[in-house]
Amino acid sequence: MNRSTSSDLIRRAKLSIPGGVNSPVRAFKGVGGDPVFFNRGSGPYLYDVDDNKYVDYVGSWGPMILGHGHQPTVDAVVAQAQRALGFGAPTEGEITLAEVIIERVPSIEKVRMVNSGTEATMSAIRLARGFTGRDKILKFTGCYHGHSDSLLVKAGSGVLTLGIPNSPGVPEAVAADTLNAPFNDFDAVQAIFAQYPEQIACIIVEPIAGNMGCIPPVEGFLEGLQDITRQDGALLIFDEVMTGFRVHKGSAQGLYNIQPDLTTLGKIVGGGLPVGAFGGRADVMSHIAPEGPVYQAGTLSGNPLAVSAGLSTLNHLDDALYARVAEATDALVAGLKDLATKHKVQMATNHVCGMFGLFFDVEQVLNFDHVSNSNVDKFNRFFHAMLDNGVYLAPSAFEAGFVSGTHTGEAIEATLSAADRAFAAL
Ligand code: KE4
Repeated sequence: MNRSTSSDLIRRAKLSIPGGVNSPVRAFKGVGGDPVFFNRGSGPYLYDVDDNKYVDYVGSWGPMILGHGHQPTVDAVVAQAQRALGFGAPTEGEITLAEVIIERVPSIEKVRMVNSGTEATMSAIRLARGFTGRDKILKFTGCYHGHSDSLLVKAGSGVLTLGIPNSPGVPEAVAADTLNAPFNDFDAVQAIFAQYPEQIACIIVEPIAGNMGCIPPVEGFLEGLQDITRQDGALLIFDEVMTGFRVHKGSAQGLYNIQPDLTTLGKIVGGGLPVGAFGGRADVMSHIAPEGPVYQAGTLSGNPLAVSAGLSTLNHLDDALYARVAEATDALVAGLKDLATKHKVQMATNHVCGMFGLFFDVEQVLNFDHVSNSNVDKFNRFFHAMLDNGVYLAPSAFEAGFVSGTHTGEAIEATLSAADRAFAAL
C-alpha cells in the first residue's frame, strides 16, 4: 500500500511539532513505522492523504460512535458556525446539553462543561479534594485519566505506550499523594483504605479500563468501590470520558447500575469536537465556583460549536444505534477469535458494546500485569498487517478499539478478510 505522502508529511511535521504530532499515541512509536495522515472520513471508513481506504477502529479515540461525516451533526455545526463561533458568554445550547446529560445519567444532578477529558478529571479531583478536605487520591495502575500531574502516575494509554509510567516534570510531592492499586483487585483497595483511613479524597476509576486495551470490571469490583468510599467518606469518581454514552445509553454506570458521586465525560459528549464535562451530586457540585469556593474555569468551555456537535450526537443515540453497535462488536470479536483459532494464534479478547481489546499469547486479561505479559511485538506485526490490508486499528497494544453504528456487514466482512491474511502472516 503506497503511503508515501504520509511519510513525507511526518518528516515535515517533525520540523515544527514535537515528534510531528499533537498527541503522542498518534506517532506510531508503540507499533513502529510512520503514522498515517488522514484527510476525510465517511461512516466506518477513513481515507488517507494517498487516498487509501481503511475500516476505522479508532474513531477519533471514541467520539465517532455515529460514524464519520454524520450529516445531521455536520449540518448542526455548520448552522452554528454561520451564527457565531463563540461568545465567552452563556448560551441556551449549554443548558440543553446539561439537561440531556442529567436526564441520561441519573447520578449526575449538576454538570460543568470543559474542553477535554484531562480538564474534566483534573477538575473533578480538585473538587473531591476541596469537598473532603483530604489530599490523597487512589487510581488504578494502567488506567489513564488525562495528563494532569496527579494522574500521570502509573498511567495507561500513551504514557504506557511510551513506557513512561511516571512522567518527568511531575513533582515527587504531587506524586506522593497519588496511590495506585491493581485494576480489579478489591483486596488491594481495602488494604490501602486500612492504611490511610479517612485520608483519601476519592477513588478515580475507568469503570471499564480502556487505556490498557479493554478490560471490563470483574463481578463485585465496582460495587466494592462504591461501598468502601461511602464507608470512609471518600468520593467515587467514574471516569467515563471513554465509556460515557458508548457502552450503554446510560454509560458504564447504567450498564453496571452503580451510582458514583462524580462522573467525568468527554469524546462522544462533544461529537468529535473539544468537549469534556464533570458532574454528579448537587451537594458536591455546589462547591464549584462561582457557586462555591473550588475554582475551575475555561475560556472555551461550553463553546457553542462544540456544544452543537455534542447535542446532535447525543440526540441520535437511540436503542437501535446501541443494538447496531453491540451487534457489530460481537460479530467482529467472534470473527477475529475464529480466525485466530484457524491460524493457531493464541489471542485473548475482551469486549463490551462498542469497545474491544486484542492481546496475543495470553489466556486472559484482567489487569495491567496481564497486559504487560502479552506479546506486544506480535500485536505490532498484526497491526501493520491489518493496516496494509485496509484496516486501521489503534496504533498501540495499550489502547482499545472502537466500533460505530456504521460498522455494518460490509465493513466487518472487509475487516475479517484482512484479518485472515494478517493472521496468516504472523
Ligand atoms: P483528553 O484530555 O485526551 O480529551 O482525555 C483524557 C482521558 C481521560 N480519561 C479517559 C478514560 C481517557 O481515555 C482519556 C483519553 N483517552 C486517550 C485514548 N486512550 C486519548 C488519545 C490521546 O491521548 O491522543
